[in-house]
Amino acid sequence: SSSDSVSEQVDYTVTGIEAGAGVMKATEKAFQDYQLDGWSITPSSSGVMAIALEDAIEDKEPIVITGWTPHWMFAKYDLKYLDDPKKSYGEAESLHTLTREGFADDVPGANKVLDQFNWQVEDMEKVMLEINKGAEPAEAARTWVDEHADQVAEWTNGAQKGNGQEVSLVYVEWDSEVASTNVLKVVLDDLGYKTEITPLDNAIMWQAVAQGEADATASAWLPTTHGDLYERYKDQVVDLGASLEGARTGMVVPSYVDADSIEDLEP
Ligand code: PBE
Repeated sequence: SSSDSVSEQVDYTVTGIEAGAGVMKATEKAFQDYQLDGWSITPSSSGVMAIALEDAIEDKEPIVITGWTPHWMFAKYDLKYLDDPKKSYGEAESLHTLTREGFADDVPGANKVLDQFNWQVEDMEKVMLEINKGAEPAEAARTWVDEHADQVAEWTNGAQKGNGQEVSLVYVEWDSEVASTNVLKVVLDDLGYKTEITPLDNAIMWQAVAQGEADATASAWLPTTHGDLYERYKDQVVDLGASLEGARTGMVVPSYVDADSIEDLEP
């Protein structure tokens, strides 16, 4: 009933995403850090989580999800992060681009583009929102690239043109990474490369770049979200640095939910 606490109403459950995502692990850590003993997180997919959020908002029911920024959901709905005074989800995150060893020598032009690629939260969210509204990812990426020619010219500045060389990018089907990876494909293809993009499970994606089975990924969230994978593979990948700053992850609720901090949840 409506007199029940938020924790009871959500049945002590956080609605999660893909099992291999960093926010899933961070949420388990939060349960420990805040002693939320009776709580669990349900793994599903980013798409299923978004539908659960939409349904809850339609019915004005409480829900706690694993959220992240950049994301279209903050433009579409009135949401808030629950404060995280114990920093279970870390602090500000950056999105890094990683390549396999040897890629810079093998395909220097494409490597230069990946190295110079950088944009803002608002840029990525624009692409994400287009896709959420129904555009194909490739189409939304094309639109953004065409509307940001000056910015894209900074990424391609001084980069050798391709001659049909293949570049393989791996990513995970999180809305944010669908956006960045499709934008990079458009930019590299426009420069004469033949870019193949392949969605994988998170752990497999890191392994593919570390083992040289894929050329690069723009989907590394550091230092916290993928910190364990970075520790494991840092000597086998080349970190080209951040493409986006000011990212974050955490527990997110609709703003009508009567909780402001993870500390407001009950075990
Ligand atoms: N995310 C989006 C990913 C990184 C990008 C926050 C869902 C994760 O949790 O691993």
